[in-house]
Formats: sequence, structure tokens, C-alpha cells
Amino acid sequence: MTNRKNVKRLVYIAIPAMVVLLIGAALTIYFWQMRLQKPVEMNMAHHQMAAGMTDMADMEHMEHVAGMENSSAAEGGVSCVSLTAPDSSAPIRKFDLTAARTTLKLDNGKAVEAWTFNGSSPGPELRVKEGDRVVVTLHNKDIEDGVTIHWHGIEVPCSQDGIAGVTQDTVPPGGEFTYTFIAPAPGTYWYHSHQMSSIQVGKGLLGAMIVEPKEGSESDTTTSETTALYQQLGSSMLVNGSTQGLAVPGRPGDIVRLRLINSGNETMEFHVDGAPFRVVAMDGHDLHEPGQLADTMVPIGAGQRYDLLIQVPATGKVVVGSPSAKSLPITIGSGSEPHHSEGGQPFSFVDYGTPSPNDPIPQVQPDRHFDLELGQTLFVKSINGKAFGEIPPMIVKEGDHVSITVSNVGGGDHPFHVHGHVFRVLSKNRVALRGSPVYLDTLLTKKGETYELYLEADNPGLWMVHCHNLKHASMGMSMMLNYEGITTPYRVGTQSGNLPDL
Ligand SMILES: [Cu+2]
Repeated sequence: MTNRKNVKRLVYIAIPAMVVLLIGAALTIYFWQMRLQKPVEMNMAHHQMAAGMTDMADMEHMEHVAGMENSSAAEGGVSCVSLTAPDSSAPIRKFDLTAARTTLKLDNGKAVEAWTFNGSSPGPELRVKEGDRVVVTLHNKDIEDGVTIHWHGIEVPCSQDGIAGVTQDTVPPGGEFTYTFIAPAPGTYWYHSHQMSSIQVGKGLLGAMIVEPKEGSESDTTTSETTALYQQLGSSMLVNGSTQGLAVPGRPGDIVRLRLINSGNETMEFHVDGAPFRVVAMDGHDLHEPGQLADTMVPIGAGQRYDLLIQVPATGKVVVGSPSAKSLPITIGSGSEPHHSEGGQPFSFVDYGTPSPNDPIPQVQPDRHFDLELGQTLFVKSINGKAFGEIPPMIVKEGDHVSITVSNVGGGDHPFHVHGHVFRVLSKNRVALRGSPVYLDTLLTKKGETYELYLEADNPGLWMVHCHNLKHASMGMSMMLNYEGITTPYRVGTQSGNLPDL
């Protein structure tokens, strides 16, 4: 009798109480995140004063910044809008990209509701040559919340960076915006919307951008090259829009350059079966004297690009694959099936390749230093314990040599992405890099790792710095790198509808 009473009590009181508690917790998390990601109005040039600086020179610098803020307010400062590509007689390459809601029929027969550029996801691969003047007009057909395009990895002028609420207003349905910039060093890049990025990139608003060298082919030894853009489109994992993998033609002896782009949110680990390979570029930047690798797994963080050089062996066939995209192998050539591996040792750039002769950077004394801890607090993915809008910006002035220490203290892999700049990795876990110099725009960090980075403040503007797991960015892991005296007429928030990282 008592037992039955206890059971009844459990059913009628304890379980509903649990349910109420769970709903309460879920609502708290939801509103907490909405508060962080949907401020009413925020000026990203002035949302917080500088902090996180460490020495006396920095304290003086801060006072100087305070002075600048006043004088720039009085004089109007320099608007991000006025920072545009220089006039030049460079050849002009024009493109039009139209963002639209599309029902995509995938090659496995499945239909998905996607948001596309020119009717496909990924959008068209934009190919230009180093030094070209690239002119891209974005049209928004019917994406209600608006769209922008960010040129991932390309050092564009501030006004062309495509950040809703920082460098422009989100482009509404029926609207358009023309981006103009000079194509940088040859390499593998990509583009994507930076309005509600975690939603819009997941829906398909992205594509590859390849900058070719000025003259001739990528290298004299390369027979062919292939871009392989991996993406998560809703519940489907795709490579170049396919659910079936890629077949790359190749004959024994051919040398194939594979441009791997990870546009998803999770780290992908690649293995190469059937032939040794070289990592010839990371994030579009060539490595110096990259050595031959075998039994090596290559982890590619969200937003990163790796260019692999693979020679087709006498047996005829190479398979490049990833456990996180088992159904999407890249098959190069044809012949007997190579022995399947999971890759072996993880690729390490700490001692890969050789140092460049006359390497200038290791001697440079930094003018500014910042410490950033990527982690999580109860409800947010955080930087130094704070979330987007609350994280003080890194404030620099043009010409500064800037060093940044980035530590991942938990909450998953955090691919650390800096807009408008390429940074150099100086050390990993306090061990100085002793191979090729490594220049990146996105650095994969794993829990417990610490990296020292160096960048030159040579591109005045207001720049986002965020985790490229865009879900983490939407949960708070996003901040600014601001140059003194640069202003913006645009605002982030619900009033303007500009929500770059939602
Ligand atoms: Cu992250």
C-alpha cells in the first residue's frame, strides 16, 4: 500500500516537477543566448573599451586610445566605408551572385530546401588571377533576413568585408551590393554569408574562390587540380554539392593538386590511401619545402583549407577520405583499391618543411600583446570568460606588430579566425615552429593547446575575430580587432536587423 502511494507520488509530483525544471532550464539558456546575440543596437567600433592588455606601454596606449576616441568623435574619425580598394589598372573580373531560396535536388534523389548562390550550393567557384580587380555584385532575391558575402581569408579593405552591422547593412530581398577588391596571393579561399552566419552557411550560402598565379599553371610539376569543398547542408554532408564523393581523372605519374575546403562546423580528419603526399599550402599560403608524408592524418578545422599534392602511383588509384564523411571519398585515377587506413599520426606543422631563408619575423618585437582564452562558461562559448558584445576588442593602430596568445581551455575544437589579416603561427604549446613558416587566417585549436601568433596591423578597419565553428560563434565566441580611430555608420542588433553571427 505504502509502496503504491510512493509510486503515485513519484508519478504525480516528481516527474512533472522534473519536466518543469527542464523546461525552465531550456528557456533560461534560450533567453540568455538571445540576449547575447540579439542586442537592440550595438556599435562594434565602440562597444567596449580596450582591456586584456598587459604592461605599462599598454596602459599608456590605452590612455592614448581614450584620447583618440574623443578626438575621433569630434573629427568624425575615419569611416570603414571610406576604406576601399585602391584605383588600379588591374584586369577586372566581374561576377554576379544571386542569393535565393531553392529546392535542391541532390544526386541521391533527396530534395532539400536550401539557400543558394545562382541556384546551387556551393555557389559557383570564382576563379581569378593574382592581382585582378574582383567585382562581385550580390543580389538578394528572397532571403528575408538579408544576406552579405564575406571573403574568407582574403585581406579586403574594411568596407568590402561583408559583415552585417560592421562593414555594411544586410542586403534585403530585392537589394544588391557590389564588392570590389584586389585578388591576393594565389591560393584556396572561400566565400559565405556573414548575416546570421551559423544559419545561412548551414543553409548553403557559400562557395569556393580560387586565386591562380599570374602566369601559367599552379606549378610546373602539377598535371591537374581539383577543388573539394565539404559542407554540411541541413542533414546532408556534401562534397562539391554531391552526396557520392568525387572522381578525379589521373594516370600513373600525374601530379594532382587537391584543394580541400572545410566549410562545415566540425573538424575533418583526412587520410590519403595509395600514395605519399605533401601539404603544399595551408589557408592559401604555400609552405616552404614541404616534405613527403605517409601514414599521416590531416586534421582540417572548420573554415580552413589545405592543398595536398599527390602523385598517382603505378597501381593507378589513390583514395582521399575522412571518417566524418565516409560516403564522400575522393578517388584519383583508377586501378586496384589501395589499402584502407585511418591515416596514422596527425599532421603537425611544428616541424614540417624548412625555414625560409632571411625570415624576418622571429626578430620583430611586438608593440601589442593580447591573451585570449577560448572556453565555455555555463551558457556560452566564451573568450576570456565573456561573450560577444561583452568581450573588449583588441585595439591596435596601423603599423603595430601584434602578438596574440590563444589558448583553448575547453568546450570543443575552436578554429580561431581573424578577418582582414593573415597571421603567422610562432609556437605551439610553447614550442617554437622550426619547419616552414606557417601563415593562416584560421587556426584549429584543440583543448589544452596554446599558440603564439603574430600579425602586422597593416589593414585599418573593424575586424571580426571568432570561432569558425559558427555555432560556437553564435553562442558567444566572437569579438573584434579594432584599429584606433576607425568608425562605422552601421549597427549590430534587432533594430537594424544586422545579426552577423546568429
Ligand atoms: Cu569554437
